[in-house]
Amino acid sequence: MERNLGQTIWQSMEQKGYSRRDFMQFCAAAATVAGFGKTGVAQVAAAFEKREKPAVVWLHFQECTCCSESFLRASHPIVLDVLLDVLSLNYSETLQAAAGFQAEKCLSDTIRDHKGKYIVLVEGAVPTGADGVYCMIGGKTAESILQTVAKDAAAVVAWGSCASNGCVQAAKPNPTGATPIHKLVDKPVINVPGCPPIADVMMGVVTHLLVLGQIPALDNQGRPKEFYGRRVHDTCYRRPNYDAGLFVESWDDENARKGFCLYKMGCKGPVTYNACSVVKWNEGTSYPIQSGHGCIGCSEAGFWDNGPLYQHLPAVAGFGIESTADTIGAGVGLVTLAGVAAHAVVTNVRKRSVIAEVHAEDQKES
Ligand code: FSX
Ligand code: SF4
Ligand code: F3S
Repeated sequence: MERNLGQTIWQSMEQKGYSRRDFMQFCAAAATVAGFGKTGVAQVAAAFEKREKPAVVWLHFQECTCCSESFLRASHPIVLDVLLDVLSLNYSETLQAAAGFQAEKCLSDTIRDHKGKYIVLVEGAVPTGADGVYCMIGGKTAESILQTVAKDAAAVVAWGSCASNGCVQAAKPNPTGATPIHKLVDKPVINVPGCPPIADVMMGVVTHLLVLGQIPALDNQGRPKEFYGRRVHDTCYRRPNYDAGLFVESWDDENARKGFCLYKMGCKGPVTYNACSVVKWNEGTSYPIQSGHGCIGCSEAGFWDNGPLYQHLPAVAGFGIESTADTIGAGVGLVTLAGVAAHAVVTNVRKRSVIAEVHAEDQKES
């Protein structure tokens, strides 16, 4: 599995047959996904010309493997191709060709030979109940594997809501004692939640680590602020309907056909921090709300236990568009919001009538 370690990222691309032009395109795409913008291209190129390919260990515990699936469907094929190569994926139960003792040797060799330099990407929660018997690989518990691998890692990334906060297997009554990895390792963990996380966000986080060689700025839930600094609601294209008090009242009503706001159908966008409404999914094609379903808050801790998915949020008072997870606090969610006094959803009568007219016009034309 180990591929030409010691090479820089550019050298590795060149050896693979990529041209200098491809390299610069890759750097531009990488700068975009990492949020560095156009001015960051030179910075990315400089880093990839000098920086050695880091060794990476990708662990799988209690999960559905959709985080890997998501990553492999990133919207920049060249970025994905290069990153998979750049990452020098020394150990990945899903992608590696090696099996059995050979696979285990890849893992122990990486830990020994790249002490303090390798990156650990973890998918899945760790079951700590019943001495860890619910998830064992090669006769070792998930917890012992995590502890061993994380100990000498340069950075630890928790992919998805399972690794970041336990997700569905940690939902009450959490029979296996599913535990997020940041509770088990004694070093900072970059949480990249979402069930699964957005491919371009995953690539952005990896690119950030590769280019800057440091952990990105995190919010108080350990999520990179760059991607989790805003609520889905803040940039939702249905937001004008919310502000105007125009809501879908049932899944098959006329308002649903018109694309009104899904707040009353249980949309958790107002309390969910993720980049879905900006980055979107499948090469920027769509996201849950655009497909007609409310956000279920899949990037928030404990979202399975945060009340019924189709029951609308209690009042969302005082959240301005400028709010961030930090200013609101870690506990935001249904539980916190339940205590907030009833708040009438902003009903701007003028806006409402203007939007209703636009919808009526649209209907006439169609
Ligand atoms: Fe979890 Fe990854 Fe949900 Fe799946 O594997 S975040 S179950 S969609 O994707 O860990
Ligand atoms: Fe969009 Fe949901 Fe907010 Fe409505 S409540 S604007 S559908 S995020
Ligand atoms: Fe998840 Fe909501 Fe995005 S359900 S995928 S955070 S729109």
